[in-house]
Amino acid sequence: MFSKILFASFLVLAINANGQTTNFVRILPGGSKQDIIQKAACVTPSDRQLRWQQLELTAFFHFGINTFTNKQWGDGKEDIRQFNPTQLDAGQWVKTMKDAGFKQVIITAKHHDGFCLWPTRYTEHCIRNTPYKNGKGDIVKEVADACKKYGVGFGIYLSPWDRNSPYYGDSVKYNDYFVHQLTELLTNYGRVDEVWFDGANGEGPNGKKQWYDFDRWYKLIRSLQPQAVIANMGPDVRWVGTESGVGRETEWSVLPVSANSQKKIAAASQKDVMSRPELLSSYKDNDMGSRDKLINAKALIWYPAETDVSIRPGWFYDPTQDNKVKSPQKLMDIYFTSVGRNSVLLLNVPPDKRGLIADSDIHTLRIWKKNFDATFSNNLAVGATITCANGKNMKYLPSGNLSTFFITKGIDTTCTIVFDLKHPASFDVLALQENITVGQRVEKFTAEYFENGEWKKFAAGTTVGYKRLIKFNLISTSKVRLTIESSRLNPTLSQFGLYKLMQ
Ligand code: FUL
Repeated sequence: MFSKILFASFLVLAINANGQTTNFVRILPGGSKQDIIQKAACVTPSDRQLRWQQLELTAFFHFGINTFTNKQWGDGKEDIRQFNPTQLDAGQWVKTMKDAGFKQVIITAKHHDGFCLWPTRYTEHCIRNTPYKNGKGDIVKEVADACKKYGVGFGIYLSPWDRNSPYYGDSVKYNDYFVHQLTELLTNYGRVDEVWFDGANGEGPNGKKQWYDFDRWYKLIRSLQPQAVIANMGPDVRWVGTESGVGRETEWSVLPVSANSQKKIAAASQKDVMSRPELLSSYKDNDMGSRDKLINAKALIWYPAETDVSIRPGWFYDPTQDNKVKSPQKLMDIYFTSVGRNSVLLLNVPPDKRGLIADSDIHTLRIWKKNFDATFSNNLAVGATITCANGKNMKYLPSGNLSTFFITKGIDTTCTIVFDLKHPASFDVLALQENITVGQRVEKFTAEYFENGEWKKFAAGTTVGYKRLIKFNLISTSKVRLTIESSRLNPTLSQFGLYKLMQ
């Protein structure tokens, strides 16, 4: 039952236990397969990645000239005098998301059309030349201030693809332009928690060729806002690969280092989401970090997935979509297939032409949040008698707190944990969390319940990572057991949860 782990693994585990976290590990030539897998088990998130992962719920506000033209991709030639939200209240945006449990928001400071929501010194195609507040407005500031007021994280989206800038395609000039804009955004608005570089580029094969100086941009962010995660076209957070809210069932946060090479990120970015509708539903490459994928790696990195999706069919507000806002049930499904698949959810809720989040969107968010709280506030495993022949700290299993966690004894990489609930309970959701501060390890698990004298399987999976949620038909039982069938090193668990879905 227990697989043997080499002495070397203790060394790596010990290093981590002593507080040396590392989100990058080099693999020396000639290392055995076992050695690589054990190293993978000890790659851990950086502080900024850990903070971000624990947010679970983050939001996008797509707002700009497209909001006033009902377009999704502006061409940069729009008359920006159309931009005039008459009731704009960024406090309403941020509070709406906070009330729904969201911990961080990202504003589209500049989308592909090049229109800037702040009075930048570097282009006239910006809010200064609109009727909004007679040209005195700064919506990036309004959002940043609202975030401070409500204690919500603040992020900026800046599109590298710019269909208005005359410099676009003139690589050096455009990179300078981009750096100037980034510098304004990173210095004038206080703390920035996430910088999101979009990968879209619809220029096509005959369009302008622009080389992006990513390294320069990353260095700037690290020096001005070191706590900010750089997402999507960035080294800290990767695009999950869909825009449907559906991530992979097997989602590793530890990947071969080539996965964050600039070329690969750019090639795999969302540049063609408009022309490849399959990206809107499922993602073909369904495993990026299993053993086979790591075996020839030269180095390993912690590179977790973010799942972005809009509450409406479009990213920007369009009045014809008011009756197409996703339902609370759909949002719950999305929570399961994003956060529940070891990813962070980035949900877009686009403000309307008034500059307010529309009632239909607020309605969905409110009902979803009520159902969410009713579901996850009652872990039916709390109070269970928990036994495991080769486990330590069983009492922490129902807690969901990363600093207290279950782990197997000695060198064991498999275990069976039995939960005696004492009274029959009815549930249809299983929640598992690994303590990712020591690494992501679990490769295969099964959950069973006891009925009529036998154990019956009700859930099974591969990766857990930060969080794994599985829904199944309602079960009533007083005994459940979880078997970790395979793990890269001693498995840890910071949560074992059984819930009844309320919706
Ligand atoms: C895509 C863009 O083209 C969409 O307009 C949107 O901003 C989405 C988040 O990313 O690449």
